[in-house]
Order: sequence, then structure tokens, then C-alpha cells
Amino acid sequence: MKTLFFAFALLFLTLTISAQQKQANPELIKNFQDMKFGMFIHWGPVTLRGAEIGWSRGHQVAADDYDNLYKEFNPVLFDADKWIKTLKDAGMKYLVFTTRHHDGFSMWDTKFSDYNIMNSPYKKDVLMELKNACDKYGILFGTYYSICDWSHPNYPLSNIKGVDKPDADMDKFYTFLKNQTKELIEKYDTKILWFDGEWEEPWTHEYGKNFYNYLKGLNPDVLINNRVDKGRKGMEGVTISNEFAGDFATPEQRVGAFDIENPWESCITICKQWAWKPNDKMKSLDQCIQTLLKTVGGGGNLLFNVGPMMDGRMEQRQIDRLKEMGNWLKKYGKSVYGTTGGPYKPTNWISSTRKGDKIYLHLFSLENDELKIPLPGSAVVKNCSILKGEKLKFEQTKKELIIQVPQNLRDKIATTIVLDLNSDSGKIKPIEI
Ligand code: JFZ
Repeated sequence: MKTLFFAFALLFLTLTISAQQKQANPELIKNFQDMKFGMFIHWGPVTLRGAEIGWSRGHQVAADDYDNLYKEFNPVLFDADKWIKTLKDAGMKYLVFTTRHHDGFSMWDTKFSDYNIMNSPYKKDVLMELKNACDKYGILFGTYYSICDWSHPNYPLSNIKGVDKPDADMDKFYTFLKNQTKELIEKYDTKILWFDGEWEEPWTHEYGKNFYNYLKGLNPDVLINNRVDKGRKGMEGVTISNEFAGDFATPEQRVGAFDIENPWESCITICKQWAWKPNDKMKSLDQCIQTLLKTVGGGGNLLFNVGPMMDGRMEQRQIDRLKEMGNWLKKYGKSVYGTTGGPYKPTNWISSTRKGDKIYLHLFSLENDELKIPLPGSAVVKNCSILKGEKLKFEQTKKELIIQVPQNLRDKIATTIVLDLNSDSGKIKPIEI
């Protein structure tokens, strides 16, 4: 009887394990999470029109016009070194660059499509230049790659009403995806494959699982986002499970919900459009930093998007804004990099991170001089001060911590307070304020 039980238990265990997706190794995930802040770049020939990448094809820009823009694309002022220096000075640690968006244009020297940057008047492999600049500055190099390709003859959809492709062949298209991504892995040594466009009907859960396993077979150290599979339902994007493939979740244009169990990364634009748009409304420095702190405080990374211009430069006002973020991080980065979210769940006036025996509070606003927050008595506060600054008066009761934060010690953007505990801050359960 006992033997039979164990035999069944073993069988069950084997089946469950084999039904699971290959998971990324925990150290790889940890390194990714520790970086906290990366740059997303959406760029391509469409910047000649200042319209949105991919989506404007057949809408704001006639498809025929759109598909011929590359013949005029000549970003002579492109300087990979300058871009990556800008990224580094912003305090960012990694890059995700659009190698091929929904429009199907490849931004690298690919063997598998002629619709690529080498056939533009510019004729240079911008992806290789970016990869080399990332290596030079110690920045992790990652690539965005759209699954849907509205201009490819073998992809069934075009995103234009009434235009479909009856002769499309999805299996052939899948082979094309495998060939191109193999180049990204083997020739460019991409460390992140950031998929997108998985929500369209031709892409299935079967393709998703298969693709993920294929890519991990080429290099198990490539991180792959959850948009490789069909698990993401909507923009919140929180789907890290054994059922669906993907190493991290991808909430879009919003700070993800508090989650310190599953890796996630919010992608958010510095302006409104992903690709460059003249006079696009840019976020204030307050908004930029608070977005980063709320994301990190919730346990996520921020992939902050910049859209460079048609001539190859980033806009100066965006470079300046990023530099301001970098300056803030130079001073307060200790409360960001390598931390974990919480224990306080972010609100619109406070966010928090922690590491070892420390808790970092980021205070965006405070009505009076007294900050009163719940804290279990088991976590004894030994010291309380502004990070790299003055000591603060505090008082701890059984359930609460009361800190005096006078106006003159506050930072306009976020006042960063460090609490030294007598124990591991990681043990504190998430706290709602
Ligand atoms: C996608 C892209 O379409 C967008 O251009 C950008 O690259 C972003 C990072 O990812 O965003 C989406 C995805 C899905 C929808 C809209 C925007 N949707 O289903 O409406």
C-alpha cells in the first residue's frame, strides 16, 4: 500500500515538473531586479513622420508611404556612444532597443529580410553599434522584438481594416521569427528578449511555449518577458506562472501593482508617444522620479522610454531630464538599486524599499511635520535620518513609528529617510497605509 502511494506520488511529481516551463535561473532574475532602472528606445524610419511606430501604418501614414520611408532614413547624427552615455548618466543599468516593431522593419544587418537598415541610405548596423557601446559602458544589452509583423507576407494580419493576407503561412512566419531571434542571440549576444504583439490571434499558447524553450535552448541566460506567450491579459500584464512562458511581467504605461514574489517591469514613456513626436508633452522631473520610486517601492523595475529623432539625436530636453534623474540617483541611489519593494505599499504620498536591516522611505508630500506610520514592535528602530543627511527625532510605540520631518530637511521631489532596524527588514510583512 505504502509503495503504491509513493509510486503515485512520484508519477504526479514527474508529470507536474515536466508540464512546467523552463524557468530562468534565480541569480539571473535577481541581477535583473537589482538593476531597477533601464532605458527603452523606440526608433525607426517612422520618425521621419513624427507618427507612432507601427500603429500609424495604414492610419496616420498611408501604408505605402510608411513602407517606403526607410529609403529616406538617414540618421547621420546617430552616435551610439552618446546614447549609451546618456543612459548611463541617467543612472540606468540596461537597454532595450526596438530591433523590429509591428511595422516589420529590421534595425540590424539581418539575413532574413531585405526590409532592413542596411538597405537605407544610412547603411550602418545601428544595433551592433549600440551593442558595442553597451559593452564599453558596462550596460546590459537587450532587444525588443515584435511577434506580429503587419508588413510581412506570411503574417496573416495587417492591422488595416479589410486588408488581410490570404496566402500568409504562419508556420513559415514562425520559422522567420526563430531565424531572426537566433541572430539577435548569436550575433548580438542580447541578454533580454523583450517580445510584444503576442495578443493577436495568429499567435498561440503553443507557439509561445515552443518559442520560449527554443530561445532558452540557444542561450539559457537570455531573459524573456511574458509577452512571448498568451498569459498577459491586458495592459497590467501580471502573469508569471508555470502555465505560461516568460520570466517577468510587463505592465504598460502604469506603475505595476505591489508584488515582491514575481519579477516585473513597468514600461513607461518619458513623453506620450513611444516613437519621437515633435513637441510631445514631457513628464516633469517630479513625475519621472516619483514614477521610478513608486515602481521600485512596489517591487518592480522601470523601463523608461525615449524616442530619438529622425536625424539620430535624442532631444536635448529629454537628455537634460534624464541627467536630472541621474543626479538625484547619484545622491540617493542606495535607496533604489539592489533593494526590495516595501514593506509599505506605495501610495501617492509615500513609497518604500528595503535591504538588510534598513528601510528607505520616500516621502513625496507631508501635511505637517510629523510622519506617523504603522510598524510592528518586533522591528525595533535604532536610528532614523535623512539619507546622507541629518538625524531625525523619532518615537516608536508598539504599533507605530512617529518621525519628525521638518520642512527645512525635505527634498522637493522626494525626501529619502533611512531607518536602521535591529533586525532583517525583509521579514516584515507588506503594510498598507
Ligand atoms: C505595445 C506596442 O504596441 C507599443 O507600440 C509599444 O511598443 C509598447 C511597449 O508595447 O503596446 C501595446 C500593446 C497592446 C495594446 C496597445 C499597446 N493593445 O492591445 O491595445
